[in-house]
Amino acid sequence: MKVAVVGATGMVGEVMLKVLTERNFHISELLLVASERSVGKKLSYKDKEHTIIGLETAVAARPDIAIFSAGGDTSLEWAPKFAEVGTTVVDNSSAWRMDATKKLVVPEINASELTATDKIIANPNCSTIQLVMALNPLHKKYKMKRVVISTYQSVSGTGVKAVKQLENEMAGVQGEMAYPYPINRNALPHCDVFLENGYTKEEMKLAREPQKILDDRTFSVSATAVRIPTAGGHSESVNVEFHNDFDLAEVRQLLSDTPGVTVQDNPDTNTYPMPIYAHDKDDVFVGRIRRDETQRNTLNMWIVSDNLRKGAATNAVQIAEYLVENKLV
Ligand code: A2P
Ligand code: 11C
Repeated sequence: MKVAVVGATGMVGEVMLKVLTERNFHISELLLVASERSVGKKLSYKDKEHTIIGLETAVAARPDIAIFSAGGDTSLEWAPKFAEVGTTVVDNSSAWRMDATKKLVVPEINASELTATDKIIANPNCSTIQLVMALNPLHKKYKMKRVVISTYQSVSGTGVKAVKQLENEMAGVQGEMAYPYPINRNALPHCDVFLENGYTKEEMKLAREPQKILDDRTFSVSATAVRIPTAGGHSESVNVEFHNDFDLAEVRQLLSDTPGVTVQDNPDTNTYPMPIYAHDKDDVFVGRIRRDETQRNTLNMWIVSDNLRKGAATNAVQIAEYLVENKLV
């Protein structure tokens, strides 16, 4: 496969290269693509130096697959240009996710929807991916009615500038701000931009993307997204009301049996998911599984995952793997 990584110098791009290496993705030629600012610089992949190229050069090279993580504007402009020359684009931005003509894919859930005619495939938002990984087996069994979620999101979701802001604040150094307020020793109920309805864009991604991935508009999701000073992964407090009653032991079993999900749930030993354990792992970790005692058929749980891996790079590479394995590229 001739593979292009667009946004190779970014936070997600760096993890993409790591994940492609770890999973031994078959690459005959690798094109590392970034903005004009980076063209000519060197990056290494599997101990071999590669020169960063620009988007036009990459399109002219007609890669089989292009994995994009270079922001929505770059995807909107350039994904169609790659598609036109026959490249299949796996796009990690929010640009195409809710486009009715594009698939929004978490491979464990809905990769079977993919066909060879899908030339731009959307990777969901990080906080959505870990949520649906845990909800999917439970929805199939008990049918969800309503989900209420509060997130505790890592600064790495915002990008390099935010990680630097936190590091600077912790070291007592003045520097550029990615957020309107300090993030160290703080919590900002503000992820991505505010919309006219008073929610943030991140909250609306959580409200809409799960319905598309699970192909079911009959349940609703209400979200509050909060940025906290962690770096290893996103955490989520999730309350789910089902149409049907459940058995807690069966819920744990269903989650344990789900590929890509690990249950960490033992109050006796203080065992529960945390970003420091999820960091650098591909699984979605679920714990604090308990019945909501105030409402029928309702469950509380805590979900943690590395937002740069399963939430971004790993999911995108898994989509690319599925395309190759099923001869769709
Ligand atoms: P560059 O490093 O040249 O700016 P992050 O989200 O971590 O900031 O990373 C964004 C990634 O997207 C980087 O690799 C960045 O490249 C790339 N990028 C940003 N804008 C463009 C653009 N207009 N064309 C191509 N790549 C871009
Ligand atoms: C965050 N979820 O943590 C974002 C990062 O729509 O792909 C990814 C933004 C997106 O702020």
